[in-house]
Amino acid sequence: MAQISVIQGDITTMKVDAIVNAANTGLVGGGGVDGAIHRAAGPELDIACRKLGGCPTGEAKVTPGFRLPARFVIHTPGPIWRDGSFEEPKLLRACYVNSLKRAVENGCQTIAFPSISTGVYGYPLKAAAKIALTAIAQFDAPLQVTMVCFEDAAFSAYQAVLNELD
Ligand code: AR6
Repeated sequence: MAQISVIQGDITTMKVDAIVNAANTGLVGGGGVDGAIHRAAGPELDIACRKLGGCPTGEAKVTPGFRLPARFVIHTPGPIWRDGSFEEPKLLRACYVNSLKRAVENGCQTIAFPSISTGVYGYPLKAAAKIALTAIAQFDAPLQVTMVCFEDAAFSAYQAVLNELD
């Protein structure tokens, strides 16, 4: 069973084996948490990402963490929210499950996630929190998982959903 905690903070400072990046399918960097991770990791991260040749929505690919305290970055493009009928829930769940699989394959014991898709990609927060925390809770591996929420609204939503799951 994965162990879950929810904190508020900046994922780029996390001293864990892997942090997850809410990327885009081109893996070409961007704003939000993606921009913050690229700035903190240094230009080597962009070079490594470009060699991966993109990543489909819901899948996950790994690079080193370079100048980050984290050893790896797991890049996963979340779904862009339209109205919920374009497989957004299934794709968002796949982001979490595939990222956790990459972590296990790389021998990680600790992993930190941002709130995937709930920024520019517009996924409703509470619905996203339910999918994220359920996918993590159901994942059968001895991983310590931290959800790192940046803004107050995300922190409250994930805390509320975690309490409902307990
Ligand atoms: N640490 C943790 N969470 C953060 C940080 C941080 N340093 N900075 C922002 N967040 P977003 P998306 C939160 O927009 O919706 C990029 O341009 C943020 O407050 O980063 O999946 C990519 O290249 C929000 O709660 O990701 C893609 O094109 C959450 O991270 C696109 O955005 C996700 O917001 C992906 O959009």
